[in-house]
Parts: sequence; C-alpha cells; structure tokens
Amino acid sequence: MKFRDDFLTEIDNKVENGERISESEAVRLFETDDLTGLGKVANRANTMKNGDRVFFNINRHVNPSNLCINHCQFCAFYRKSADEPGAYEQTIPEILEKLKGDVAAGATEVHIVGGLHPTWRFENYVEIIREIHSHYPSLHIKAFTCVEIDHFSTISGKPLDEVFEILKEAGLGSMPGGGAEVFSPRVRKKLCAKKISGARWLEVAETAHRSGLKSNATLLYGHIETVEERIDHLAGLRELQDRTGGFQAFIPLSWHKEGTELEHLLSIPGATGLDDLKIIAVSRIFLDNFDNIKAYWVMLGKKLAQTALWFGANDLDGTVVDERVTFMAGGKTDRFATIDEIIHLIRSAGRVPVERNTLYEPLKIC
Ligand code: V47
Repeated sequence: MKFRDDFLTEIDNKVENGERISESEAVRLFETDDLTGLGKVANRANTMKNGDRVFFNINRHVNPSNLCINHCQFCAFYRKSADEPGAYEQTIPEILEKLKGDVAAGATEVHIVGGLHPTWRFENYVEIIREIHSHYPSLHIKAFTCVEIDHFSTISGKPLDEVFEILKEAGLGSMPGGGAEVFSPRVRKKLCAKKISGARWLEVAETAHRSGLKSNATLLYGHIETVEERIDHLAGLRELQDRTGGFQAFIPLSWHKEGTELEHLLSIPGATGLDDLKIIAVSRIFLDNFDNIKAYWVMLGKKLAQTALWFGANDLDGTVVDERVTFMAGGKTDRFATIDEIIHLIRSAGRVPVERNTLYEPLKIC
C-alpha cells in the first residue's frame, strides 16, 4: 500500500507480517497527520483477524446505584450521599422488572456497573446477581469492574479468588472493562486519588482470568492524559493479555465532561473526532493479541462509531438501553439503539452484521 506518511509503510509491513509494534512506534502513529493512511493500516490488521464481520449484541445496562465513595473528578455519575439531587438506589424487584421486557425482546446480556456504595454489603451485590440469574437464567450477567471487585474484597474481608467463586456461584458470567481509566499514577493522583491503582486493576483482572472469568478492558481518554500515558496503558493490557488471554475486547472511552468537576477547565477541551478515530486505529494495531476492538456508539455517537468500522473496530456493542454514566456527563446520543438500526449501520458501512453473545460466539449472521 502507498501512504503519504512513509512511516505508515513500515508499520503496514509489520502488520502484514504479523510483527508486533513497539511503544515508541505507537506514539509515533498518534503523531501522523495521514488519518486515512492510519485507518488503512488498522483496517488491514482488523480484516486479517475478523474479515468483514462486525459484531453486536442485544443487551441492556443496569446501574443499581450512583452512590460512591470514590469521588473521581472525571465522573458526573456519582453522588456522595442519598440526599444529593440525582442520587438513586434501585431495588432488586425494580431491576427485575426493568429486565423483563428486554428478555422478552431477545436480550442475551445484562451489563451491570455502579458506584462503590457507602453502606451496601457484599451480600447485597451477590443477591442482585443471584436474583437476576434465577429469574432470567438465559441472560448472561456481565457485571462489576475490577474496582468494584476490589471493593467487595475490602468490605467482605475475603480474598479476590473467594469473591470470584461466590459471584460465579450466584450467576456471574463475565466482567466489563470499566474503572481502568488511565493506569498512569500521575493522572490517577490528580483525577481519582481514591481509586485503586492501575497495578491493582491489572491484578484483579489477572485473578478474574485465572478463576475462569473473561473480562474486557477500557481506556478513558480525552482529559489530561498524554499520548505516552495512553500507550503505557495499552502496554500494560497487552502484557497481561500475553499471559492470560482473558480479555475479550478493548473499548476506548471518549471522556464526556458535562457535570464533572473538570467541566469548566477550558484547558481540557475533550477528545475530537480525530482523536476518537486515532485511538481506535492505534489500539487495533498495537493490541495485536486482542481479537475485538469495540466502537462504543454511546460515547462516540452512532455516526462516528460506524466510521470507526473502517479504522479497526469490529464491534459496535449493543442495543445498550438505559446507560447512565455517559448520559449524566452530557452524552447527546440516543438512549438506546434498535437492532435494525445497528444492522443498518453495519451493512451500510459495507460489513456483515453478526449478532454475538457476550462470549463472542456468533449467534446469527444478519
Ligand atoms: O468505569 C466515567 C468511564 C466507565 C465518564 O466492558 C466515563 O463491554 C466517559 O466501562 N465520560 C463505564 N467515560 C463504561 C464502561 C463500558 C462501556 C461499554 C462497554 C463496556 C464493556 C464497558 O466509563 C467507567 C469509567 O471508566 N467514565 N465517567 C465520563 N464522564
């Protein structure tokens, strides 16, 4: 292939020969001004793995409560106490009622994440999983980030592997990738000082994988992180994936600032469309041991998520329904996507839509 930026020829040859790129090469990729060239390299890396198929699933989000003891500055979702405006707690019957219609409409997955509640005990969380599993046994429960799992270990006094055994017995099927933010200690100290370290996030993910659970990984970008810190984050994920193979998908999360403590800092303009596409492309090329790169339409917008299918992404997430983390931070996209809409986005990008389950087994070619 011919590129305007010669460096892309080098990287394209590496991709074609299955050679891994280095951290400094990944930093250099971010600096290219040949966006379409970068997209072509990432597209090659993706089609070598996934052909022209693009995954989606039929899912719904449940965020049981936004009360949280970690007051992260980039987050508009959390509330410190129940009497603050916007604070909420859902009961188990409410959650079961919400899921009823989704299951009837063919949902195969429920995605559960929430705050670190100041008073809920580990048993409360286990009960949520147990009740959902017993009412809707066909629904795959993808729940709790590494941050929440670490919290359960702290509040229950149980080691991580025991926490996982209890949750699996209750019906937990896999874990989402949130809470990773950016592993850089500099960024965490400034934005989320109370949150577990990046090293601990990776340790919890490793323990999950060793106890037989698959999980996802994310990167929150577009705030104060540097390009080097983004790549260092990806390097931590690539290294763990080499050892466990337990990550199913990588999902870059485009930071939304409305309602966060950082909203009025003009020095942080947030990610542009170009950043969004570059992150998808660079992560596809750098994370050569991840099969799936997800373009999360809730944060990218449906049109840019569709465009990302030509920049290395092979997964559009799902119908989603009722996600709150992004919408409380000013997300302007629709609150859900219909199955027909997702299929249309994929087909009109020239790709083949494939409905998958949470474990990335194809269910239906659409
Ligand atoms: O953990 C918080 C991030 C995550 C904001 O695994 C924010 O399949 C943007 O992890 N702007 C939750 N992001 C979302 C998440 C996720 C989403 C879709 C699929 C999967 C998966 C995982 O969102 C949080 C945090 O890292 N976040 N605040 C914000 N203002």
